[in-house]
Amino acid sequence: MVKQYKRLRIVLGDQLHIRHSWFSTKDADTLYVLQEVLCETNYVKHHIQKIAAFFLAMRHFAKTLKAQGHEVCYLTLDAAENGQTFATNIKRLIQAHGIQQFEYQLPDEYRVDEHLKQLCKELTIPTAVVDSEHFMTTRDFAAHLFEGKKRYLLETFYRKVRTRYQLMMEADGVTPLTGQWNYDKNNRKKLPKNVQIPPAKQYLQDASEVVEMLEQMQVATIGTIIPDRFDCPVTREEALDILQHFNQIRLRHFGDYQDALSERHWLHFHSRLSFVLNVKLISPLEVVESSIAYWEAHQSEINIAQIEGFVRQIIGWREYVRGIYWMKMPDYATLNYFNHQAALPAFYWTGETKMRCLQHAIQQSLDRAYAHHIQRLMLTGNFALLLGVHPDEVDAWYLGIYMDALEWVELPNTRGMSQYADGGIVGTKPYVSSANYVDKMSDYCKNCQYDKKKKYGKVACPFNSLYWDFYDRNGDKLRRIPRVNMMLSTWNNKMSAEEREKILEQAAYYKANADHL
Ligand code: FAD
Ligand code: DLZ
Repeated sequence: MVKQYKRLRIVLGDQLHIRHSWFSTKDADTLYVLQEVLCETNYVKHHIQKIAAFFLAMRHFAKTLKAQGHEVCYLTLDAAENGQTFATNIKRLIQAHGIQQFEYQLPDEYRVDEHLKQLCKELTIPTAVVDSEHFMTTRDFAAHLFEGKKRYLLETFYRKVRTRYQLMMEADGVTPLTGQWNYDKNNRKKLPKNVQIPPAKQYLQDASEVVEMLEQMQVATIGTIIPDRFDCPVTREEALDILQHFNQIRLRHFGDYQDALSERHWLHFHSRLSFVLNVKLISPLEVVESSIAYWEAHQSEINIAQIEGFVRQIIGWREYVRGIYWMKMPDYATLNYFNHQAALPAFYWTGETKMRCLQHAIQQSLDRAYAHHIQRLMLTGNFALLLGVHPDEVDAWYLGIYMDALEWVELPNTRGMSQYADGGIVGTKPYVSSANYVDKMSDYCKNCQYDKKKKYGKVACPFNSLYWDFYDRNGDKLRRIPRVNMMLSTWNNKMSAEEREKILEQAAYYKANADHL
């Protein structure tokens, strides 16, 4: 006789939130289900480490729930009874266990939200949806805040959230500590040679079983993994531990070198919290409260610019892009402001390029399923935008390759911030640069086969001619953006016709040979 339950609750792979009110009471009539399904492993080609991290985290979470006395059904990808979509499995479990009510938490991705809404329409039993109790703002917070506004400024959003939660505020409740909201200008330093980068803390896992199962199930993946030495935090204890490591070791220089690029280290002073945050092993509020408390106790060693820069990423950018996502989906996923159509160069999948900066950022992404923000924005993103790659291809790459990639956060960052395909909803200008910026912020150019100073000729850095080509081909669309007018005017009025022609010829050559740069 199959055990009967009254209620079935699905826990999605990015809803591993043990402090959710669902789990505060044990109920023998409630069955929780976690599912490894092909519809999630295959909707985009993921990095093998991303799938391994999700499955290991889900498996640990199921064990924790069981240990706490909850009733749990865990479907592995290779289970004979696995129907390979959330809906198919839910329908089967409802039948098998005589379920009378189905419940889920608000999913973060539009695609999954639609899938579960459709499922509920098809079911004949009552259904209910509850909040995921993770974010600091609701799905529609940004839509309300920006109602009737022409521009959706991060700064407006950030100040609102900081005030609402009284984070780093003066006693009057409305003035930011020290009177200054933002230390952005202090966050743009190049990494000096004499600054030691502390080693990243490792969280070694044995993912052999998962890797073997993915092979058996013929799941196509990107990148590499060392199965028995896979390095990623996948439990709540590890999430809390990496937060402590960040507070104690990396926070002190977080803001200073947030925008720096260097081949000396893969993590610099970044936190590597994005995966554990995005699967909800840890909450944004507990992260910022813990980091602020650490800073308060160590103000003689850590200046305010470091902690403010960090808090802004979490309660500003992270919540803000989610708000924009829910405000603008599903149309947002189809925007292509510049009508870019080029293919993503083959080297994005192999790392085989002579451009030192891209080689390093892509190889690191393939090796670790991680790149920090400026590698994503100003190297791989910048280059794809200069080349005019179709945003669908750029999105698919970002959504697949990074361990932390979930559409609600990936899409506004990639299509919006990095590719300006939304025409300026998220970013105030396209983030493009020539070799000059890369050289200013990094140590790549000195080891590169290309010449950072040259715009044309055999060894000219491709960033240079493609940068001006971007202005040339998009002039009409860029003219209305005050922050880029100066560059447009340099291109049109300060360069000779002969110089412009040589640059455009060089860019045309690079575009035609993009796979072999
Ligand atoms: P840290 O630098 O230590 O920052 C701390 C935390 O702040 C991060 O863990 C993250 O939760 C948050 N954060 C920082 N910047 C952003 C941002 N722009 N948007 C949202 N949250 C932010 N982040 C993802 O979590 N998933 C993605 O799929 C993703 N795709 C991106 C694609 C592009 C093109 C760009 C430019 C950025 C993307 N980001 C994404 C944002 C950012 O790059 C990553 O959050 C960060 O690199 C993760 O590393 P970390 O945890 O060490 O971050
Ligand atoms: C990313 C991912 C992958 C690769 N596999 C699964 C899975 O098999 N089962 C699951 O519940 N979740 C998975 N995830 C995360 C999902 O994409 C995420 O749960 C939804 O997109 C909800 O936002």
